[in-house]
Order: sequence, then C-alpha cells, then structure tokens
Amino acid sequence: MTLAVPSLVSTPTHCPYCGLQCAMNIARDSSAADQAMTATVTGRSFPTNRGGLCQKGWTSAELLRNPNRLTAPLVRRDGELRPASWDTALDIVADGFAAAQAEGGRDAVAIFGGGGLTNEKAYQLGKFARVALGTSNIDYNGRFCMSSAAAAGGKAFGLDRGLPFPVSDLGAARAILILGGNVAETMPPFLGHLATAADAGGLVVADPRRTATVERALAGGGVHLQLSPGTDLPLALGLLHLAVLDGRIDHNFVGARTEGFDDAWLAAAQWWPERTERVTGVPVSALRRTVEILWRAQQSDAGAYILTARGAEQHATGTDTVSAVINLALALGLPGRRGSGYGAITGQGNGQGGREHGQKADQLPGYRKITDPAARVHVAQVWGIDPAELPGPGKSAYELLESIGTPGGPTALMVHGANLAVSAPRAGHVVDRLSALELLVVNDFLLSETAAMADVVLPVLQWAEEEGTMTSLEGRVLRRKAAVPAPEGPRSELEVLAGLARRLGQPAWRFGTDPEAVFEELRLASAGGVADYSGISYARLDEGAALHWPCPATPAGEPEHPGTPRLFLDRFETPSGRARFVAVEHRGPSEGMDAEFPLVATTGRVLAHYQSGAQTRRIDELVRAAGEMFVQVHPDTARRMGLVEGAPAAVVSRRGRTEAIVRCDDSMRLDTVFLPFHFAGSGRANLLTNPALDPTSRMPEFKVCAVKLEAVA
Ligand SMILES: Nc1nc2c(c(=O)[nH]1)N[C@H]1C(S)=C(S)[C@@H](COP(=O)(O)OP(=O)(O)OC[C@H]3O[C@@H](n4cnc5c(=O)[nH]c(N)nc54)[C@H](O)[C@@H]3O)O[C@H]1N2
Ligand SMILES: Nc1nc2c(c(=O)[nH]1)N[C@H]1C(S)=C(S)[C@@H](COP(=O)(O)OP(=O)(O)OC[C@H]3O[C@@H](n4cnc5c(=O)[nH]c(N)nc54)[C@H](O)[C@@H]3O)O[C@H]1N2
Ligand code: SF4
Ligand SMILES: [Mo]
Repeated sequence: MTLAVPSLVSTPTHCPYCGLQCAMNIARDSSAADQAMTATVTGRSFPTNRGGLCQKGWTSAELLRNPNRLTAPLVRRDGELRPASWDTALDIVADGFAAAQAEGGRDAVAIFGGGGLTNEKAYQLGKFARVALGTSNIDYNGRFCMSSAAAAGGKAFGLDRGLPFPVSDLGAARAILILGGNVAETMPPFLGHLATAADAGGLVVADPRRTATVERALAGGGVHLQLSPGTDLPLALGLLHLAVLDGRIDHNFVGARTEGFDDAWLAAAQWWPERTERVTGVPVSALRRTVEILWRAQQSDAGAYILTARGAEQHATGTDTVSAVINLALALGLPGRRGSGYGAITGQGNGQGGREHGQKADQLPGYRKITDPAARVHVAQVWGIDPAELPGPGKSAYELLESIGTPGGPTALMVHGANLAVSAPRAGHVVDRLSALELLVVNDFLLSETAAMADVVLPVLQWAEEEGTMTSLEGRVLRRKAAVPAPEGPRSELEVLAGLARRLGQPAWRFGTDPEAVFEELRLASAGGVADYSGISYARLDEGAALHWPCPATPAGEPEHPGTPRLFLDRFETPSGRARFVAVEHRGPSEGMDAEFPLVATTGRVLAHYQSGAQTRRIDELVRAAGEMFVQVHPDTARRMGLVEGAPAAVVSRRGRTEAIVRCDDSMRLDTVFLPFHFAGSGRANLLTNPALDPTSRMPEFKVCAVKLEAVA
C-alpha cells in the first residue's frame, strides 16, 4: 500500500512478541538510505487487538534499528568472540557437529528451539534435527510455557489448541474465571475482551497477588481468589465439590458429552469447602460466589469461560492442575458449546504453531507423535527418507540441558530463539552445563546472555525483515511480512539451516530457503494430522482469510475449507467423541517452606519487558518504565526481614541468590514474594527456581520455591 507521501510504504503485519499477535502496520520511507531508521508502528484493526497495542508493541520498531544488532557471524578465538565470514562460521559449526557425532553418536548434537520462531522455521528446525543430524535431542522453550496445558488439553479433549474458540467470543460472556493469568500486563488488549464480564461483576481471578487484572475484576464487582502459590489444584477440586453440593452440575452435558465424571468426583469429594479454604487460603464465601457466578452465566446463555495461564500451569503438578480445572469446566457444561468454554492462554508469539510442527522432543509435524508408526511413515515420505531413519523421542528441555557433560549427553548444542542463561530454571546450573559443551552455537539477532557464552554466534534476520507465518493463541494462522529491507550481514534462519545441511551432506532440495516453499511442504507434512494446515496457503492468508486450524485441503473443484474457529461443537477429538474427566489428587509444591526458607517466591512478568528481556532491555523507553530487578513483598514481611522499601535485598533459595530492590505492597500475601524473570546477571529470578519437573509435561516448577530475604549492604 502506498500512502500520500509517495515514498512512504506501509506493510500490514503482526507484533514480534506475544501470542495475541496484535495486528500492526509498519510504515517506512522507501527513499531513505536506511529505511529501518524511518520505520514507525501503528495499531491495525483486527479482532484480537481492535487496533490497540501495548507498550512493547508500540516500541517494537526500535528493534529494527537497534545499535546492538548483530551484523556478522562471531567465532570465539582466544576466548573472545570475533567477527568471521559466513563460510568460516558455518564450516566450524558443521565440522563441530560432525566431530561430536563421530565421537558420541547421533545424539551428541542437540537442538533447542523457540516458540517465537515462525511456523516455517520451527518446521525446518525439526526436520534439520531429525534428518540432517539424525538426533533425537531436540526440544524448545515451549516446554517451559505451554506444555502442562497442552498435556491436559490432549487428555481431556483429544487435541490441544490453546483457545478452541476465537478470543473475541469472550466478549459476549457474562462470567470469566482466570487462573494464574495477568493479562492486564501480559496481553493488555486482551482486557478489552473481558469487559462485558468484568462490568457485570463476573470476572474472577485466581492469583496470589492483587495484579492489575485483579484490580479490573474488583472494579466491576468481581472476585479475587488470593490463593497460596501452588494450590490451584485443590482450589479447582474444591470448586467442583461446591458445584456438586450446590447442585450446579450440568447433568445433561456430563451425561451426553463426557466420560469419567464419577472418578473425578471421588477425588473432589474430599475437598469440602473448609478444607479447601484451609489449604488454598481462599475463603469459602469467595469459592461459593465463584461457582455461582459461573453457573448463573452458563444458565442465562450469556456464556461462561474458564481460562488458565502460567500461574496455574508452571508447577511440577501443572498437568494435573489443568486437568482439575478442565474437570470443573466440564462439570459446569462449558467446553464444546458456543459461547462458553475452557482455554489456555498461549504465551509466545508462535507458542501455538511452535508446538505443532516438530521442534518438540516427541513430535513430528501436524502435531503427530514421533512414536506413531503411521505418522513416521507419512512424514518420512514427505522428507524423502526411510521411516527407520527417523530417531525416536528425545529428552525434554530441562533434562536435555541437564544431561550436557554427563556420560552419553550432548557435547554440541545449537539454540534458536531462547535465552536459556536467563530463562531456564536453576539458571546457575544451566549456565554450568552450557559451559561444559564442546560447541555452543546460538542463532540470534542480538547478543543475548546465552549468545555471549557461545563459541559461534550466527546473526539471523528478525520479524519484520522476512516472510513467514505465525499461529496465534486462537489457532489462527497469520502472515508475517517483510516490512523493512533486510540488513546486510545477517541471514535468514532458513538460509543458515540450508548452509549447514549442505555441509552435512544433505541434498539442496531438502532444505530450501524460500519461506513459502517451506510452508508448501509443511502443508503436505501436516495433512491428515491433528494440526492440519494443508488447506492454508500464503495466497489465502494474503487475501485476508481468517483460517484457524484444522484446515484440510479439499479436492480440486470443491470449495476451500473455511478453517475451524470453534472446535468441539459437535464432538471432542477423543476416540469416543466425549471429553474425558481425569481424576487427579493434590500433591502440593515440590519444595516446602521451613524455618530457614520461610517464604514462597513466585515469578512472572511485568508489562514493559518480554521474557528474558533480551529484546526489551535494549529499548530505552522500556528500560525507563522498568529498569531494575525488584522483589514485591508485603511491608510487614519486609520489616520482619529487616528490609525497607527501595533498599537492595538478596533473595536466597536452596539453589542460589538473586539481588533485587525491595518493593513493598500491602496487597501481597504475608507468605509470598514475587520476582519478575526479565533481568540478567545477579538479578536473575531463575538463579532461585526449582527445576522439579511435572511427570507428564516435564514443566519445571517456575511458580513456587522456598526463599528467605536478606538485607544487602
Ligand atoms: N509483558 C509481557 N507479556 C508477555 C510475556 C512477557 O514476558 N512479558 N510473555 C508472554 C508469554 S511467553 C507468556 S507464557 C505469557 C504469560 O502470561 P501470564 O500467565 O499472564 O504471566 P505470568 O506473569 O507468568 O503469570 C501470571 C500470574 O500468575 C500469578 N501466579 C504465580 N503463582 C501462581 C499460582 O500458584 N497460582 C495462580 N493462580 N497464579 C499464580 C502471578 O502472580 C502472575 O500475576 O505472557 C506473554 N506476554
Ligand atoms: N522464573 C521464570 N522463568 C521462566 C518463566 C517464568 O514465568 N518464570 N516463563 C517461561 C516461559 S513461559 C517462557 S516462554 C520462557 C521464555 O524465555 P526465552 O526462551 O529465553 O525467551 P526470549 O527472551 O523470548 O528469548 C528469545 C531469544 O531469541 C531471540 N529471537 C527472537 N526471535 C528469533 C528468531 O526468529 N530466531 C532466532 N534465532 N532468535 C530469535 C531473541 O532475541 C532472544 O534472545 O521463559 C520461561 N522461564
Ligand atoms: S499484547 Fe502482545 S502482541 Fe499485542 S502489542 Fe503487546 S506484546 Fe505485542
Ligand atoms: Mo511462555
């Protein structure tokens, strides 16, 4: 599109950051010598953001002209990272991979991916690992993000799509219960979809903190369930118990569309209201009101939703916790019906697509299982290999990192789109493990803390410099467009993988560099799978079609598939077509508080920063908004520990010590402190966190660890 000023060019695309994938236009002066310098961002009308953006979105053009942008490959020589040519850098990486595999076998090389990668990159990365390297060791940071919700969604519904309905459906609901999500800071435009419920007094938020999202609920007369961290599971069991006691079960729905209620009820039967109050800290009156709010909305046909986010999911009991929440939703008759439902709020920009195309240890494209013989045959045929050559499932993210330097563990690792030195649990130990590698390769466009540790850094293109697709939190596939010319020096990740694959002896046709051609192959690989993209094309997306997967190809001459905005309306994707209740028991956090570590630390996000902060800590406006690591604590707790507002403190756990500025807040629970995980160095929240893993999803316990506070001179 050309605007009034002839040299001004505007490109419609989407935000680089979170899963809401707000729509934006990027305008640039095409006559400027450095067009990125002229790039400006404006919000674009779109159902998820309705023209709005958050502070991170508004400032995102700064990423395109960041003075710290990596422009040349870096190779470590004499202990220092020094610029090198692409050929030299790729030769070193390919030779290093070959040497590692000659010594330690195929699995000696590991790949770590990210939920921010486009569908095309995530797909190609999975193929690169399985085919060019033949390694089973590939996993990604989505393991730290959506894995518990995905596992529980799969168990209950036979399919995991974060929101099985469009976000905008929430706008009609009169009641919404959010467990462990602070969307006012993590997806501000999302709040708009909660307005009807919030204004009707129907927004209920379970969070140990009185967050901005909680404030929005309370302003409209809603409810704050200020639970103790790690007690969402008994909270959900207690709510189910109350629903039964008060006769708030949709028996018709439970009878017709579900199975397994009796066992789920047996587990919830012991969670009488007073016991639930004792364990969670939430008063019985608030529990009862929550059930009443949800039930009344469901009965009135205005609709009710239950949503989970990381606060409820990032626990070693995360999968069971989400199962307990889904059980409650099923008992109330919410899922699989128009205007009501359960959903998990996907976090990363491509957190949804990133978990469908094969960068997860146990997965092949199309959300297929790598252990499924039919899936192996299908994908191997698309890739032009023998199914027997495909490796089996590999280790989960933390287990993969932990196995570095152990007998049989990987000796070379290549990272795409994650900053593990900051964001992985027990980060001190993870940094030790990364240091034990023979070869660490990091692909990034900035020198993240992890890139700074690497032996080879490969500078890649970013977001608005290349084409691709993303799949948003509502399962809608979106076009990401090149909105500014790519700078000299960096290469697209597809080119990096192609260059390495060729050096590893792969034929050129198998690792192409054109995103659309990779997408065309992804369509074939996904055809017939759970996440079927075969009916989606760049052309359809560019025409503006709203395509939510599954969207299978249709025979020639027939109309194209319209996509599936709403899942489960007729049947669930289980063999019986019924949703499954999963009976779960409360186990509690892995680590207990004691006299030495008397407080619970929980971790999360603030508005101004994204994830490890690698991108947002380099944008002045965001640094001004939130520049330093802090610990949020009740003033009485601070006083008890000898601390005052604004003073530096050390937060100490059984694994490490983090330095933070004390921020007193009298709405905090006395037993809980909160730390953002966006800061680096000695301010890393993850120096403290507990890598206890969920037995099913292998999600680490990011949201609970035992700590003490100490004054710092
Ligand atoms: N500004 C910003 N936005 C982001 C991101 C970002 O880094 N910064 N990241 C994106 C990504 S990848 C993700 S995954 C999403 C995450 O989005 P959210 O899940 O909304 O974010 P968090 O801050 O991790 O956690 C939400 C809330 O959980 C609460 N909490 C802590 N422990 C518990 C508990 O045991 N139970 C309950 N019920 N609540 C608890 C915290 O107090 C916090 O307010 O955000 C996305 N959007
Ligand atoms: N304590 C604690 N820890 C947490 C969490 C928590 O709540 N508490 N949350 C967890 C969650 S939900 C998540 S999602 C993770 C996220 O944590 P990380 O995985 O560290 O995520 P980012 O900071 O987004 O890191 C992405 C990196 O990749 C780069 N990058 C961006 N796009 C691309 C690309 O296309 N290609 C390549 N090669 N690089 C790219 C960025 O510059 C950045 O350096 O953190 C987890 N860690
Ligand atoms: S809410 Fe998420 S997608 Fe929207 S502007 Fe903010 S960071 Fe970007
Ligand atoms: Mo995430």
